Amino acid sequence: MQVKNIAATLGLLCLSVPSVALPQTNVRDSSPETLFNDMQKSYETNINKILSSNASDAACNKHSVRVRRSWDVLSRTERLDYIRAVQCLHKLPSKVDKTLAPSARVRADDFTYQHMNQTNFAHASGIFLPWHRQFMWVYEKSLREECGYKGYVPYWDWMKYSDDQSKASIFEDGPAGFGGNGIAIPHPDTNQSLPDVPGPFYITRKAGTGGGCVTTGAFANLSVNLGPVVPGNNSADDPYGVKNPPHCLSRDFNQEYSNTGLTYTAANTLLQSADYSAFFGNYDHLVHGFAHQYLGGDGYDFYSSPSDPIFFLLHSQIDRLWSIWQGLDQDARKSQVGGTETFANRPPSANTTLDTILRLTEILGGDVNFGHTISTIENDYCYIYA
Ligand SMILES: *[C@@H]1O[C@H](CO)[C@@H](O)[C@H](O)[C@H]1NC(C)=O
Ligand SMILES: *[C@@H]1O[C@H](CO)[C@@H](O)[C@H](O)[C@H]1NC(C)=O
Ligand SMILES: *[C@@H]1O[C@H](CO)[C@@H](O)[C@H](O)[C@H]1NC(C)=O
Ligand SMILES: *[C@@H]1O[C@H](CO)[C@@H](O)[C@H](O)[C@H]1NC(C)=O
Ligand SMILES: *[C@@H]1O[C@H](CO)[C@@H](O)[C@H](O)[C@H]1NC(C)=O
Ligand SMILES: *[C@@H]1O[C@H](CO)[C@@H](O)[C@H](O)[C@H]1NC(C)=O
Ligand SMILES: [Cu+2]
Repeated sequence: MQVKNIAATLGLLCLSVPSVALPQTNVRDSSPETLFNDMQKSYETNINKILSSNASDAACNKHSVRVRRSWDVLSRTERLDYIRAVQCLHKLPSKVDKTLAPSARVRADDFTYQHMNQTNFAHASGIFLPWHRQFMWVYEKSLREECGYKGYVPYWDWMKYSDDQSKASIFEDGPAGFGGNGIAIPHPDTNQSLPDVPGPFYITRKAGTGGGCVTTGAFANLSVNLGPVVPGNNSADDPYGVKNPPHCLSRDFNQEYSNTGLTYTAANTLLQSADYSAFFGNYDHLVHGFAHQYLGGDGYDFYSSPSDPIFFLLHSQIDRLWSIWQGLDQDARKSQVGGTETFANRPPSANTTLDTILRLTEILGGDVNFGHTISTIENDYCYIYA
């Protein structure tokens, strides 16, 4: 199934979604939160059964498996260590080809540039989920191998805070949080086309309550070297803003998007998708786009959103939802693919298969194929979400 138009991409459609039989263990309490937690538990049970059946010398077993956790449950020491490692990636030198990204300065920019470079293929397409899974895995590897981080990439558990997302623990002030909204600067809604995506094709977002620089938390006044792209205002000779001067990290929270897409109800509908095509068609209508739209500022930019370090907790959550959905029926779902290879199928492209190449530059580990990413406990991967 293809994402057919931008209303779909931006979560403006309400779809009726086919559902699968659910692991309903408690019919008395069927609140959306309970239903979600039941699905998370079924996923854990199923994956742990597979891991336990593996020999203890297998590459991935119940002892070696890495566990990605919610930011909420990390200790202060663990949070500080994660932030230290991220700041380290914002200090180490960039390795990217400077003719491609002249403004890149630090290692974190390599990730942002990579995402910008693949946005038109790895979003609103069948490549979205596998490409971001590999991208996240490479980022986690860099945090650990280049910056001595001892843990794994945490996730932003936004359903818990859907009524007031600004209260989420990730947005705390002080050295152990990512800080909150940008300072309030009145600004208009945005409506723009995407570079190199054949039009007419526009993406819109309603202005939020910030818009200016982030001035709290560990990334206050973080210098962003690449972009903005969309929303942005680049000249025709530099449509991706890879020659722009640095700007401050900005956010523009808009609670409306949290009310709609960052709820247990939205996550449950996604997890009840009957097959990959349904899941892939639902993630953006129901969940993913809303998280970026909630953030606004750099974290909303279709191309340079990894500029906001929150990006990686956002995509850890997306990968978690895919993992839970897969784990509810791992045997059937790990071979399922769908969608095509271009943004909203613009221009029209081939259907994805397990052989479809996911493009990553050599300085981020190089290309892999879709099949490589299909299970979080096979090939190079060995991680689960708790
Ligand atoms: C673990 O066991 C599962 C199910 O038997 C198998 O598919 C998987 O390849 C095994 N993984 C490793 C690393 O041996
Ligand atoms: C993406 O990177 C490749 C080289 O890896 C380059 O040839 C291409 O022009 C880049 N495209 C964009 C849009 O950045
Ligand atoms: C966005 O801009 C295009 C081109 O100017 C226009 O056709 C379209 O109606 C606008 N969409 C919204 C929602 O304002
Ligand atoms: C961030 O920049 C603002 C404006 O330049 C300044 O007032 C503030 O002290 C800076 N905050 C930090 C944490 O550097
Ligand atoms: C975009 O840039 C052009 C010139 O490069 C300027 O005239 C225009 O006001 C800018 N628009 C916005 C919304 O910043
Ligand atoms: C791509 O997939 C769609 C939907 O499953 C199907 O209708 C179409 O024929 C496929 N295209 C090709 C070229 O296989
Ligand atoms: Cu993305």
